[in-house]
Amino acid sequence: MTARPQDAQAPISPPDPEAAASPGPTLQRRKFLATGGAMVGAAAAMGMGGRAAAQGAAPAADANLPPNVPAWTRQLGAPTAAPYGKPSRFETQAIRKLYPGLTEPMSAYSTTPLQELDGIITPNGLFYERHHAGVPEIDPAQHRLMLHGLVERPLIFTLDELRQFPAESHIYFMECSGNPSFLPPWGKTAAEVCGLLSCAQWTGVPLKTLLHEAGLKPEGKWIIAEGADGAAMNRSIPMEKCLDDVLVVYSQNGERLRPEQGYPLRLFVPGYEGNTHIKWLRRLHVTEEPVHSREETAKYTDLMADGKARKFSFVMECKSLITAPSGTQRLTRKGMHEMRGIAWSGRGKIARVDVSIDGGNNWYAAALQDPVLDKALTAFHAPFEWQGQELMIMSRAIDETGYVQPTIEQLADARGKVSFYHNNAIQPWKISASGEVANGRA
Ligand SMILES: Nc1nc2c(c(=O)[nH]1)N[C@H]1C(S)=C(S)[C@@H](COP(=O)(O)O)O[C@H]1N2
Ligand SMILES: [Mo]
Repeated sequence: MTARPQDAQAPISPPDPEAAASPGPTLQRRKFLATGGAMVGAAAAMGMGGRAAAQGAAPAADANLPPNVPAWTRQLGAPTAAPYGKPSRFETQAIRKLYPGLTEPMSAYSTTPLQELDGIITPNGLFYERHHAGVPEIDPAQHRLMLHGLVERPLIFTLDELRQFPAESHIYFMECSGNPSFLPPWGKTAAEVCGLLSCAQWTGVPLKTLLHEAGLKPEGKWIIAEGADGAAMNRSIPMEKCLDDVLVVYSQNGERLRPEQGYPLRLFVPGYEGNTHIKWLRRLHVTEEPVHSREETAKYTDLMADGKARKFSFVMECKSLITAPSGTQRLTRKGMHEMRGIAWSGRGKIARVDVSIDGGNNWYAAALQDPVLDKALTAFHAPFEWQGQELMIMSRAIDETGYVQPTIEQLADARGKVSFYHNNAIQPWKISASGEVANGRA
């Protein structure tokens, strides 16, 4: 495109698509000026209502487009005044989704807008939420962590004391075991289909350090973790896991935990279902046996086809999701496109992600984006061509143990259809001839 003269006072109109037949921008501008001002003229040319133009309030939207110098380049910006920054006010879609009837303290959740995010880190304000009794407001000065039971020296820690222990930082995903439930109705967007999933860098003290400090007795085989919320939520974690990679975390993406995420302390159990990551952590009770609490009997068990329930199905198995293009998005141009998405496994690193554009008949390997980390989201991308034909796109992840993400039919064969939690099935998106993207699971 050739450079055009720029005018600080009166922006010229954009080039006419039918340039050959038109008098050209400079001539058009002269005409606008003659009719009483570039703004009015431009607004009229855009077919805008006379009211906005007459008020002189809203300049034509295209006045800021090339080759014009946009209005914001010709003036000073806002002063530095915000003690805590916020996203641009134009990013209206990058918000957590709330669900009517599921915002009340008794049981609430919100989902991460996966389709709006890039890379592997979930910003703290967009981290998914799941609360069983609302979000307590905890004064850290009045909060303690109690470690007792089968230990030589029961201990009570303040936050200050915990921060004096050697700390570790790790990037890990966290996913609710009900993400999504096994049962229809299916959602429309990536957030609705899979948004009880987020990933952050967590900082805290390895639980094994605290167990060492307290003197773990050999009979201690489980730890019952309990939260300080109104639900006093508790889960039993096997000692083998506690001595492996479990953390008592106080920071998330570099800043202190958000209240929604368990401020000031939460248990972080890498790769295990979200429910085990006890928020507002106040007590760790070392025992010989699991407690068989409500959260591991009536809830968070998997009802199998024979009517028996599977308990302590902790690990979130390997899974992936295409986030772009995904449900409710639209392809607006033909040619080269790219599928982008995320893959994760509670058993370790992602080894490979395959993608398909024909509903799973043919697969080809996607490229994995660095970093590929243990029990963290891994970003992938794969090119595809779209010429206005109908496509069914999907991704299938394989983790370092060799486990392959199943289809929903394979899951139903293995587990029956009454199972509710742990749906890690392949998610199809359908691209229609018009470019609209919709959930391929009808
Ligand atoms: N104390 C307490 N811990 C809790 C919960 C809760 O309601 N209370 N919800 C659990 C569930 S079901 C999930 S999926 C995760 C959600 O954590 P998040 O809100 O930080 O995403 O926290 C778990 N830990
Ligand atoms: Mo959950």
